[in-house]
Amino acid sequence: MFIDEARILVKAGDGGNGCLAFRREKYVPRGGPSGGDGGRGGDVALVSDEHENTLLRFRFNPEHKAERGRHGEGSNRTGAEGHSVDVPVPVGTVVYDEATGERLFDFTAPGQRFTVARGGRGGRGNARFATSTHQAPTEHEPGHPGEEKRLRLELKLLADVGLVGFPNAGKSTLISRISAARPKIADYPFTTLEPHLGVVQLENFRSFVVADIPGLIEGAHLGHGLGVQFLRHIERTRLLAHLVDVSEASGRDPVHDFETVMQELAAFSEELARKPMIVVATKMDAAQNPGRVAPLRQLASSRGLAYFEISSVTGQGIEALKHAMAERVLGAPEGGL
Ligand SMILES: Nc1nc2c(ncn2[C@@H]2O[C@H](COP(=O)(O)OP(=O)(O)OP(=O)(O)O)[C@@H](O)[C@H]2O)c(=O)[nH]1
Ligand SMILES: [Mg+2]
Repeated sequence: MFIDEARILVKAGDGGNGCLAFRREKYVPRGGPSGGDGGRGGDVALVSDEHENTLLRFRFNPEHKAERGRHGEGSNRTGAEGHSVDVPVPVGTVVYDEATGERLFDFTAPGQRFTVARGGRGGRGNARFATSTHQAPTEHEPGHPGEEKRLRLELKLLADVGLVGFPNAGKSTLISRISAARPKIADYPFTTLEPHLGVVQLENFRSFVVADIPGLIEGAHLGHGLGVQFLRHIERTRLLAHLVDVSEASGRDPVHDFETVMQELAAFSEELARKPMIVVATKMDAAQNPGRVAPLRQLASSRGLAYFEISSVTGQGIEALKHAMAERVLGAPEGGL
């Protein structure tokens, strides 16, 4: 479930055909063969790119082809080479040959390049076939076909954003609203028993991964509730979104909930507690009492944390929150939001 997968077809460019031509010029009575070679076809390479987070773009774009080589021409002109194509993949992608199951490459760092399909050689033109006893050759070759392969790409997802908060704070509801993940949602604590990851999709194939983990309660670091065992799933995230239920129905104090969760995070690891965080007041549709909301807003501002108010029921604030997360984990988009 934590694996993102894509099947793609890669096709390198065919080589250009060799040319059949003879030199024909005034005052050159018997011009020799002059057909040039075809150009080489372009390669298809996968290149690891730190700006890619998921394999989502391949669902919409499963075929990648490089340009063919141009045909050779007369006057011994070799055809131009076809352009190669670089296909960006996230760091962590493992490439398998779909036909044989063979593991072909493992991208472990940004900027690695692996050629998955080689362009075909260009065919030889007839000029190449001339010998002293064979001065007017008519042989010329067609270009060689470019390689074609079906690949399976596999990526072990690492979450970019971790959702933390009390049980019942609305974490699972939020992830189901912003991604295709469908964890169980129910009106009681500890509905979520194991982490779920969801891929949040933005415009221009930008995407990031959110982890929904079980809620934390006071004493979680002592093993109360489901404990802190799941926090290791969000240790490597770049951002925490701390969800706090501000509705009347929660029956608890939002500021107290916030502080409790912060203490549990710190008890697990100081590093986790110091991660960039945004504070999210949830269930705004059911928060009639501004007296419950304002203190949380002030607390966030006094700690210098960005603060959002959302309702997963009405959709209030969801887009703004999504983009705030994206901006923090992916950086500002080219051309603005
Ligand atoms: N009115 C209202 N109810 C919400 C909203 N978001 C979630 N809920 C309800 O709150 C309850 C708990 O939601 P979950 O998403 O399961 O909460 P959770 O934080 O994942 O809970 P655990 O998995 O137990 O930690 C459910 O009954 C939801 O329908 C909201 O924006 N408005
Ligand atoms: Mg849940």
